[in-house]
Amino acid sequence: MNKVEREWWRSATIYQIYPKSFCDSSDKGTGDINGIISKLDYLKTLGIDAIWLTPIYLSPMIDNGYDISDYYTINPDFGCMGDFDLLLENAHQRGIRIILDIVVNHTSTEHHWFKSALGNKESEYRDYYIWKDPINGQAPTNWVSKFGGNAWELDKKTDQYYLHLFAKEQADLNWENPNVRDQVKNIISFWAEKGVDGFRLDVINLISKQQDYLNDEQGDGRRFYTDGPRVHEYLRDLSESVFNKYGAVTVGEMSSTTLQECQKYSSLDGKELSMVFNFHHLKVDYAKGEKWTNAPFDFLQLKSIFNHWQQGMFAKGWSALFWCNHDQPRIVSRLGDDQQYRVESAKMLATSLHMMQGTPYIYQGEEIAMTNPGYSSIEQYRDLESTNMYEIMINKLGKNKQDVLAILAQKSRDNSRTPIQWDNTENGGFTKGVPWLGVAENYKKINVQQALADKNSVFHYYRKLIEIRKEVDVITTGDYSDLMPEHPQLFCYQRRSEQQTLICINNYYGESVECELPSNLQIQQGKYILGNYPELMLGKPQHLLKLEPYESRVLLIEHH
Ligand code: TEU
Repeated sequence: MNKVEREWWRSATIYQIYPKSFCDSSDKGTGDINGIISKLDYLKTLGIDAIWLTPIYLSPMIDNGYDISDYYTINPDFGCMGDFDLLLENAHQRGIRIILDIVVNHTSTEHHWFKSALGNKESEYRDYYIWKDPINGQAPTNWVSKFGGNAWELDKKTDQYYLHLFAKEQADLNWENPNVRDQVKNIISFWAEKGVDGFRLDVINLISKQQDYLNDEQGDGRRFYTDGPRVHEYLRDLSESVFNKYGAVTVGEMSSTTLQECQKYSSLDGKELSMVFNFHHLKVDYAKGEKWTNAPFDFLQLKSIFNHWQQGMFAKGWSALFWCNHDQPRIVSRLGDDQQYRVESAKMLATSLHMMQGTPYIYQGEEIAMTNPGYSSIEQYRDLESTNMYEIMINKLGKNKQDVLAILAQKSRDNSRTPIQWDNTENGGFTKGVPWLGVAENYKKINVQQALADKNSVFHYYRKLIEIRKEVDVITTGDYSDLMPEHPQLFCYQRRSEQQTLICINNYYGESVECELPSNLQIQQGKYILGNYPELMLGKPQHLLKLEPYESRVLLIEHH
C-alpha cells in the first residue's frame, strides 16, 4: 500500500462543529459540549470519521472564540475540562476522531501575555507582539484589517502601535520570537497529550511577516505577510517537534494563497501539514474580487479554479474540499436554489465536490441543506465583521441602507452561524432559552428529524457520499480531468486510476440540458453508482443523455 492509501484521513470525511450554534443542553441560548455529546450518535449515523471543533477555549468572544485569552482552559459557556474529556472519550468509543482549532496568528488582547505587554516596554511579553513607532504621528503602515479599518492600534502609554490583521482585540503574535514558537509547541503538546487527534490551524499562512513593514502602495498590505518569508520553516519545525511526534492530522487554513505554496504546505513527504484549505473557489461571486457586493457566480471561473487545483495538487499535495464553514454563506443559497430545487441542488453541489480528490468537510447543517436565514434588519446580525462593514458601507462609502442589507443577507458570516434546526419545535429544538442568533424561519420544514425520516433526504444522500468514498478507490487515488471546461451549464469531470474510471456529471442550473459524453469513453461497461433523481431514471449508460434541473450522475467503469 502506498502512502496515499495508508493514511486514514485521505479517504475520510470530516464534520465541522461551531459549538455556539450546535446544540444547547442547558437552556441558555448558546450551544455547549454536552450538547455535542448528545448528538454523537446522530453523527455516527451520518458516518463521518472526525469532528473539527472551532475554538472552545477561554475567550471574551469578540470573534466567537477566535480571540483566545487562555489556551489551556475551556470557555465556561461551553462547559469544563471534564466535559471535554468526556466528549473525547465518547467520540473515540464511536470511532470518531477529534480535531481542535488552534489560533496562533494572534491572541485576544485579554490574554495575560498581551495585558502584561500593553503599556509596558519592559514586560517579558512585550516582544510576543508586533510593536512599531508612529510615522508622522500616524499608523506605521496603511495595512487594512480583514474586518475593516487600519490594522494598527495605538498603545497610548508607550506611543507605539501593535499590529492586528483581524479585530483590534486580536493582537498578532511575533513569530520571530523563539519564545512564542515554544509557547505554541507547549499548547499543541498539551492537547495532543490528552488524546486529541488533529489540529486545524487558523490563518496559518499569515504568521510570518516581512520584517521591513512597508507601506503598501498597491494594496491592503497582504502581500507583505501572506505566505511570508519564514512560514515554511516554522511549519516544518512545528511538525517535527509536535505534530508528527503525535501522529496528528493537520489542516492549515490558507488565506489568499497560491497553488505553489499549497503544494509545499501539504507536500507528500509529511514535513509540513496534512492538507490545506484555500478559498479561491468561494470568490466566484465577488464582483471584481470584492466580497461586499452582490453578483451572480461565474460558472466557468468556478470550474477553471477547481481544474487548476485538482490537477495541480495531484501527486504533489492534498486539499481539504469544502463548500461551507462558519465564515461562508450557505452553499445551497449561494450556488444552488434554496427554494424549488433546494434538495436537488444541495445534492448536486455535494456530488460535484465529493467526487474530487481531497478530504471533504461537511459544515453543520449542510447535511440537511440549511439555507441563509434571510435577515432583513441590522439588529439581527451578531458578527463583528458584518456590523463593522455595515457602518463602513453606509458611513464611509455612502451606500444606501437597503442595498447594504441586501449584501449582508448574501455575504454575512452569520448566514452559516444560525442555530442547527433539529426538529420542528420552538427554536428548531436548538435551545429552550433565547437563541443568541435567530433561527431561520424555515425550521419547521427543514430540520434533522424530517431529514432522518425521509429516505430521499439530503442527509441520506450525504451518508451515501461518505460511504462511496470509502468503497471506491479512484475517488481517493485517481487523477482528474475536466471533460467539458467550456460548457456553460455542465460540470463534467473524470477521475482515473489504473483500475477504475469515474465520471461525475452535474447540471449546475435549473433548466434541463443535453449532455454528450466523449465517444472514446467505454461507458457501456460502466454503471451508475449515484444520482440525485430517482434511480429508475438513471437506466443504462448512454453517450447522449438528458439531465434534469440540478441533476447529478456518477458513473463508474471498472477496467479489466
Ligand atoms: O478566518 C480567516 C479569514 O481570513 C476569513 O475566512 C475571514 O473570516 C474572512 O476573510 C472575512 O471576510 C479565520 C476564522 O475562520 C474566522 O472565523 C476568524 O474570524 C479569523 O480567522 C480570525 O481568527
